[in-house]
Amino acid sequence: MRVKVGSLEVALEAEEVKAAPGGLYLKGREVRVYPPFRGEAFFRHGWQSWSLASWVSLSQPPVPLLPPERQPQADDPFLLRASEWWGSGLGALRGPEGRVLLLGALGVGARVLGRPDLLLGRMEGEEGGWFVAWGSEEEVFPAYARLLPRRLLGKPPRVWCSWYAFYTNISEVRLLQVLEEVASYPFEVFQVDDGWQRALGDWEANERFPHGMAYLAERIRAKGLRPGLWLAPFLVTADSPIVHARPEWLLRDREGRPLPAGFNWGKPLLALDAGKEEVLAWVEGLIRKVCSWGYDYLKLDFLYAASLPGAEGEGRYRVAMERIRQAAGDAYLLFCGAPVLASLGLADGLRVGPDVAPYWDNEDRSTWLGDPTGPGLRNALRTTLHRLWLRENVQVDPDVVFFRTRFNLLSPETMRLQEVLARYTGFKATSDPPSWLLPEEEVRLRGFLTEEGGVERLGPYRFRFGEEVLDYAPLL
Ligand code: 9PG
Repeated sequence: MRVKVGSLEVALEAEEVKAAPGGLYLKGREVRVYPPFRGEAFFRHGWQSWSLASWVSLSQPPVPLLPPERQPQADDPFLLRASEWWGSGLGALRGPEGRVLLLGALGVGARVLGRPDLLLGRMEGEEGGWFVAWGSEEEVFPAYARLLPRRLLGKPPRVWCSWYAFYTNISEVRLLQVLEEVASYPFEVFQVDDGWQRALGDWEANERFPHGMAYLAERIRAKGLRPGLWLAPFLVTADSPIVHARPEWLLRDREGRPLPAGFNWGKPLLALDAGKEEVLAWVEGLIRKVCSWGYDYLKLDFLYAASLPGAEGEGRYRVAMERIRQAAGDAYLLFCGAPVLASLGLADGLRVGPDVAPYWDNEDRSTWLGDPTGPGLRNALRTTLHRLWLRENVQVDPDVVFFRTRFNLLSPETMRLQEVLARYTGFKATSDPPSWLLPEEEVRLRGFLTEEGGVERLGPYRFRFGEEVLDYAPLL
């Protein structure tokens, strides 16, 4: 049938079409929209926090992401294996005068294929509901976001996070020292990242935390800060004690082989099967335990593991995360490495890009291995910039800002790009220990934490902060 989407006449195939605010609703497990123009650029939306979200050229096919062992932690594996451009949940084509034709799913488990003359939406499992819109980028993405689940309670937090200074080399002694240093700064959360646990799946304090995690939480609270803790609740490795005790809890393929979940910390990763009641009860117990230790800000990481093999697992993922949401009560939940659209309405904060790093880009990984998801400021900025329209649904975490010049290869200009983006989303975090900062860097960190707002978006890639105009386009 031929219909008008705003001022654009398109041909489409769907079971049902009706009016929606700012566009049309479509119904169908598979829907097709044929634009009257040839789209050269496709908005490719990656599956989880770290996956690439960006405009891509349809004249060049996607390149394979290497090594294959990393694919499950980089994106929906289906998207990485496809020879054409697919996106997760939504897709868009750029038409004349920079206007955009967007097709977005209104449920979980969806993928969208982009060709110059077609947007094809397909939903795994669910009865399909879709939104289609035509207009400027500034109109169609927020119009879509307004139809998705939302959870926005209070203001985004100001966080000191241990990861980007010490990585896994943390200890009680080291963190208590930093706690003294940050106490005079207006942080709200002191977040202990990866490195405190005995092993994946063994969420007890290791020998570097001799007084246990409840003790550390108490010391954090005594400084007037909220204790925060990192967990990867569904992630395990073959040598995790929980896997020895409960091999039947592993997520497996149809042939019964454990499903690969990526490669990190020098080991192949595996996942617990979030579709099993015993696993959910165990994860609930874990969440209750860390809350009872005094942590009420949880960074829940590698969450894609609960949804593998990809979009097909999103229904299961949502049920599992609802259980965690219940078990966590009022605790702030920051989702990371998380299927993006399936997390809306449950997460308080959501990482919407890859990790930053104290360098711009790891070219070995981004160029030669075709992997845009690795740590690095360029990768982080690019994907985050293409997901800012989620601000209406969740507190958007662009990852930490660097103020230090110590142990840092970033230029002041690129550090500024990250600072202004964090000021724009309001989610303010750093890993810099104040003792690493020069006096002028301390002043900038204080200003960052105390000043609110002040950033105006001039266009998709241009922002104004005071007298400064920042242009992010050269990094794309
Ligand atoms: C702790 C870290 C930090 C960080 C998280 C997450 O693609 N990768 O190889 C990859 C590895 C680690 C990673 C992200 C991507 O980092 O985003 O903030 O908590 O875990 O291990």
